[in-house]
Amino acid sequence: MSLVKAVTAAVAMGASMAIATPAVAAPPHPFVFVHDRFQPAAQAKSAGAVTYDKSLVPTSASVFIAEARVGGKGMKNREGAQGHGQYKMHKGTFVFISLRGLARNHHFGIHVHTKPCGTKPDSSGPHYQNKPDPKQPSTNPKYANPHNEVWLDVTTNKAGKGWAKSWVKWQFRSGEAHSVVIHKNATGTTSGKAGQAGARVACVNVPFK
Ligand SMILES: [Cu+2]
Repeated sequence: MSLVKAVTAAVAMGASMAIATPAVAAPPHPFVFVHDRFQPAAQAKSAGAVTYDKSLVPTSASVFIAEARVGGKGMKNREGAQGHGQYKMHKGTFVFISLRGLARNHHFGIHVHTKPCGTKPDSSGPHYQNKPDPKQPSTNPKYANPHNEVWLDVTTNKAGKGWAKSWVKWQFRSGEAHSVVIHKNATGTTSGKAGQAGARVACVNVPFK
């Protein structure tokens, strides 16, 4: 799937859901979009996105992130009640990221983290987990995996562009997911290294719902 097709699909998904919304009390909006350029980390207080390593993520780079919540709370008063009583949507969350202007031909480990971006790379806290690992930091593949966390690893092309998408069968707990962190290396999957991806080179604030 090309980037353009993926974005078109994400937007079309949004459009069709919006059209299906009857004129009743509006449930929480199920979409979040963020489009930003990376600022120096010192500007973290006011910046939407910051870089901690300008050789991999220069300040000329930009990022687009979309979140779509499907089913569950936000959809209760929508299709289901309108005649087709048995119609049910799968509950879940779709997250899409597109990046441009990064280091070329480089594999970045990317995940949803719990805290907002800050002046320090560690400000963004640990990964968001649907089922929290009682042992933190979590490196157990039973918890640190792309079904229990949102992973969006990207390999940039020779022009420094790349994109990724993730679908999980759950939704973020309100107010517990605040950022997308870009790491220097590919995300590990083996015991003791699961979810680890090396230094945090950039961070994007996203008000996940
Ligand atoms: Cu991470």
